[in-house]
Amino acid sequence: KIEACIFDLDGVIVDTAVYHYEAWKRLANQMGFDFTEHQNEQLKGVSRMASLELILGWGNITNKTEAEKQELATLKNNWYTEMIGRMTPAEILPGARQFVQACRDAGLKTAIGSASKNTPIILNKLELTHLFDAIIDGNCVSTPKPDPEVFLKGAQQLGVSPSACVVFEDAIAGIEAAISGDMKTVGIGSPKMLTRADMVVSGLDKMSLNMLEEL
Ligand code: B16
Ligand code: MG
Repeated sequence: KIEACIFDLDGVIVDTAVYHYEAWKRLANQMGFDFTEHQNEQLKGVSRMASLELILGWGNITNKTEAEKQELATLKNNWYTEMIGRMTPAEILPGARQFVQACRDAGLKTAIGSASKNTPIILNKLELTHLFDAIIDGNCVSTPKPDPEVFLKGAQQLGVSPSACVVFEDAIAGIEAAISGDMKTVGIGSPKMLTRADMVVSGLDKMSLNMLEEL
């Protein structure tokens, strides 16, 4: 029986991918190359430094020191935080607030499990912080998805066993993380992409409490 719902942030509650893309693109352009929106798909759910490594690879840039990489990531993050600083609750994805609220009204625990170190700012801008019993983000984990750490910490903080948790995720790495953690999974996106999820819906607006019973 499901006792808790753990939500990924980017791609499930809000679409910050457009801002990540704009900021990473600006960084790449500054270094003299570009990358496509299709390539940007590969960055979803991937941590900041791992994203930078992928992007440098796309530009065939191999001569950066660790310190220079940190500087590049900071530069990107400064542009990114400037953009998300202007976000409003209007940018919450359709049905997300309503579904999280419905879970709480039904007595289920709710948590965020995100790779983003900017999670607190984003939830604050969206005025959603109070809807989660636990918030586990990129600041609290040492091993990124597909490692289950982020979700296991969430379950632990909620006091719920992993098998009574369902994870809502838009990234393949996130679905894999939840499966390794022995949790149920709902993919947000296309069933063609998220083949390993127990169930896939296009968004939380298509989700209902009844559907949790099918898991
Ligand atoms: P930050 P999620 C992920 O969030 C994003 O999907 C990914 O594109 C981003 O690089 C990562 O957070 C780290 O974000 O630079 O803000 O720490 O999908 O796990 O909520
Ligand atoms: Mg995501």
